Amino acid sequence: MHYYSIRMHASSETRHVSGAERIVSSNEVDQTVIEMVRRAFGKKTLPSMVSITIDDLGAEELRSLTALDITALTTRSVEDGRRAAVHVLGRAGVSPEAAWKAVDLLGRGPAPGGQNMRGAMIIDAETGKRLEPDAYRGVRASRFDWSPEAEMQIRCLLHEKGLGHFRTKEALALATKIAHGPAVTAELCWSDDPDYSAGYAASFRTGYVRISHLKEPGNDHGGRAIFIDRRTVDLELLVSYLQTQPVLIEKPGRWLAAMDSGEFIKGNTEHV
Ligand code: WAQ
Ligand code: MG
Repeated sequence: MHYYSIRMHASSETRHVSGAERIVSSNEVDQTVIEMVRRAFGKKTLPSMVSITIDDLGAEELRSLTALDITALTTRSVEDGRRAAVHVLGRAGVSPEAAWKAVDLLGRGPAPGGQNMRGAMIIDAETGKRLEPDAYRGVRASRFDWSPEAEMQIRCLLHEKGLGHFRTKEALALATKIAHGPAVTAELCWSDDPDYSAGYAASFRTGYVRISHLKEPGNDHGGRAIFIDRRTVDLELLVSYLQTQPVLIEKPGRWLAAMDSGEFIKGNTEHV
C-alpha cells in the first residue's frame, strides 16, 4: 500500500487558527483534503492563509502500533486532577519534582514570557531539567494517524463512553506515538483552548489516563511535556522519531476503567 502524509495549517495574519495531520492511502487523499478545508473554515476566526501539504511517504517504513489502553478519571477540582496526573507520571517513572515542575510550566505557559509553545517540552524525568532544542517552539510530533478500521473502532468506543470529542481521539493517537518513542518515560498534556479543561498523563506502562479537569475554564495556557530517561536518551534520534517516523495506529487499545481520581489513587496505592 502506498501512503501519503497530509498536513493542514490555517492562520489569520500571524495567528495560528487550526491544523490537522493525516496519513492516508492514495485513494483517500481527495476526501481528506476536503475534510481539512472544512475544518480550516469551520472556526470562529476565518483563516487568511491555509496551506495543505501532501507528501508521498514512498518506501518509508510505516511503524504499526496498537493504541494505548484508556482510563478515564473524573475529578472534583483542578488540584485533584493535577495530583492524579503527578501520580500517574510517578507510576511511569517520573520523579515528583519533574512532574510538578511540568505541571507548573503548563499552568503558566511554558515558552519564555509565559507564552504557549507550538510543540512539546522535553523534560528529564528525574531532575526536571528542560532539554528541548528550542524553548519557544518545542518539538512537534508529526506523521501519525489511525488506520480507517482502527479509527472507526476507537470512534465507536469513545462515543459509547461519552468521550466523542475529536480532541480525545487525536490526543490518544499523538500520545500513542509519543509513548513508543525511544527513551520516552511519559507525557503530560492539557489543551491551550480556554474551553477545554481535560487533559491526560500517558505512558507505555500506564496507558492513556484522561483527567477531566487539569485547568480552570477560561484559562488559555496549556501544552505538552515529554519526559525522558536521561541515561538512555539520544535526543537527536528522539526528535527525528517524533517529527518524521510515520506511525499508523492499526488497533485500538482496551478500555480499562472510568472512576473518580481519588479512588484511582487509593486503589493504585493499595496494589503497590
Ligand atoms: N506535537 C507536540 N506538541 C504539540 C502538538 C504536536 N503535534 N500539538 C500540540 N502540541 C502542544 C502545544 O504546546 C499546544 O499548545 C498543546 O500541546 C496543546 O495542544 O482525552 O487539544 O491541540 O479529551 O490544544 C487533550 C485531550 C487535548 C484530553 C489536548 O491539545 C481528552 C489538545 P492542543
Ligand atoms: Mg490548541
